[in-house]
Amino acid sequence: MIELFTAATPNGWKISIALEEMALPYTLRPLTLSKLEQKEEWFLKINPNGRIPAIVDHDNDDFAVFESGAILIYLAEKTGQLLPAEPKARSRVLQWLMFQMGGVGPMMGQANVFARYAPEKIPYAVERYQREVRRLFEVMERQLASHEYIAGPDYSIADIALWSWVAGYSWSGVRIEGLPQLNRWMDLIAARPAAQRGRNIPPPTDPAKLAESARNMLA
Ligand SMILES: N[C@@H](CCC(=O)N[C@@H](CS)C(=O)NCC(=O)O)C(=O)O
Repeated sequence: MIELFTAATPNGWKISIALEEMALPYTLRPLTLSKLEQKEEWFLKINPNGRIPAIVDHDNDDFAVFESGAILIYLAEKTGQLLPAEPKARSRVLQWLMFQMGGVGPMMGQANVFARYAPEKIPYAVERYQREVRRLFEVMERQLASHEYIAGPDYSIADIALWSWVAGYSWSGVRIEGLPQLNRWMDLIAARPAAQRGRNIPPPTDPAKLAESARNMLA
């Protein structure tokens, strides 16, 4: 059985959505980020980076995996789902997964920090990250104009990784007006029962607690 160490955040949702989609049984280990449980010594043995998500696969010698992108690839390879075997199709999925891991995630994360949590408002930083997120959304818009899902005709781990972040656009203060394809794609994934279930695992943290935990981590 897989053990999932997570919290109600976009990087955590990627994995609960994927596990639900793949119908893999798992046990849930929610960590309280505001109590800095993710920095405790026992957890650093599972994820040396001290962040969620991480998994331990008890059916594979208690193998631990950290970094949400690496976890998605591990689960896709374990189940043979949501990542094609054909080399070009597989590469396309991995390209968009890396686009999420290196672009959308970090930029939306910084937009959230400067727009929501920073103790002083720095308009340059807020605008820089929000503008970059909007630019990345426009890249997706162009791709989605000729592809049903982000990496081609089939739903993949790249869609899961991107949707988990992009669906939180309003929390980042980024507008999605004028992006009809992005809106279409968001609705398409939001309609999937596994995405709906996974997005609520663990149950949502109230926004005040989320802000408090972000401030603790930034302190
Ligand atoms: N690149 C990492 C990022 C993980 C990450 O930033 N997780 C956040 C929650 S979304 C976290 O654990 N924050 C707590 C902290 O920084 O202490 C991944 O994709 O897994």
